[in-house]
Amino acid sequence: MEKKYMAEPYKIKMVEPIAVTTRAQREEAIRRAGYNTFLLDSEDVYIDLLTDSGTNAMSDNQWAGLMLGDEAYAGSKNFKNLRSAVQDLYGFKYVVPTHQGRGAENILSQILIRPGDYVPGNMYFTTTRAHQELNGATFRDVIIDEAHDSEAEHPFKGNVDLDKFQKLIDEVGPDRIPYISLAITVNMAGGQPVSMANIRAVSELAHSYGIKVIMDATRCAENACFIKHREPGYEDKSIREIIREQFSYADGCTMSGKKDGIVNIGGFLGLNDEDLYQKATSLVVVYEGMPSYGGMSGRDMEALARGLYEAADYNFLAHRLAQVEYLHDKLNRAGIPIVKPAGGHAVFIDARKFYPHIPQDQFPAQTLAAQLYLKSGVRSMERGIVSAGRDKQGNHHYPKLELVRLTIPRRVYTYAHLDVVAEAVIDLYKERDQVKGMRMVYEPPVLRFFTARFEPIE
Ligand code: PM9
Repeated sequence: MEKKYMAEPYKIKMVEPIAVTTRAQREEAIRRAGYNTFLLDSEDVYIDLLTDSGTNAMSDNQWAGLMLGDEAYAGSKNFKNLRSAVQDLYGFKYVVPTHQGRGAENILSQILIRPGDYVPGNMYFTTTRAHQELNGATFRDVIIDEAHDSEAEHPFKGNVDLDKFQKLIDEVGPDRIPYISLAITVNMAGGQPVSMANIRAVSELAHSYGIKVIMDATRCAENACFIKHREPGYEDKSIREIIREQFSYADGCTMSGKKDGIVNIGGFLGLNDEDLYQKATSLVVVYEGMPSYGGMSGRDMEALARGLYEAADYNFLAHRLAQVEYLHDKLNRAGIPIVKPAGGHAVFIDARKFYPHIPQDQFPAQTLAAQLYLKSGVRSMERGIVSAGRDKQGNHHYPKLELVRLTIPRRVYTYAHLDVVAEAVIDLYKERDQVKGMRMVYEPPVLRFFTARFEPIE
């Protein structure tokens, strides 16, 4: 039985035509892009599920806010609105705006990390770990084992394994651990949430050793909605109450506003400690701009302030999770190997199981992303060995999860678009035996997945 789906809690006021391409055009486009979906021109893409980052549809209220941009070089009133939105919704005293999430990660890593430190986290994220490593730290994965198993059904698969965290503290000593990096939700695990009980326990353990808790707030509203749906005791709490409680256990956060801020650009660092805030402001002027704009225009800050409130609306979130679940359910019923259960922002295909005959160093997920584009014009993203990069010795990291992410932008696509995506994936699965892997022919030194190039193995 088809599941009944939740209708959109919005109506469409403006539309953007999208390209319909032929197979021949797509063959040429993906070849030009070095078989890397990041390098495709967007005008060659039919349904763009590369990312939910900055690809969201803003509301009429946000667009109206753009017209109220106060573009003064210093002291913009839009900054005050952004700061009070963060203070009100997240509860942090100090707000340092940045051009996007990695701007905040850069500043945070510089003010907290000393060379030789360790940063534990619930699975790595590409840009987050890159900034930790650039500042001399070693990342340690302390997520529960279930997170690395695409089949494991766990309601809070993003949880930290407290024993792993404790073991790291015993091994290297708390002085070498400036903070734990706690993502809510966990992108690379499949958009999986962290329970409030786990957040609380992590915070207690960390603080008992003087270790700070820094949250990656990028998809914190989605996390709050999962807590409301799945964690006993939270069903009657409002999303705003849950978001506030999540951050009450943290010392700070980095935020990419391009996700749960429902904007096209922007981010911030949230902090409670005045001393750290002073350090952050002395760096923001070097890398981003004045502490009252941090790389954003006044109108961008206004749209973000309004977007943060909209993302804390239960109907918006319930529909968002329902869209992801709809696609997840369709693929699952067709027997496609996917990460279970459904996450918050995307459906992740397990490429190792999809193409079991392609070894991981021939890039099964990269291959599948290219094949999906060739078949249908649907753009997805590799989240496997290419994204994981290399270790300090120069060897590939071999992540257990070799995934292709079908990421759903906020308020952009309809269920009919998701049907097209599901059909294309199901067709590809039928032809899976005929597909060969790829070799990498260009590799940049850092964050290689953005610009690496490949060739099919004949
Ligand atoms: N995430 C994503 O597509 C965009 C760039 S990486 C391919 O998922 C988390 C959990 C993220 C994230 C970006 C950032 C960085 C931090 N944490 O892209 O710099 O998912 O705004 O944020 C991307 P910015």
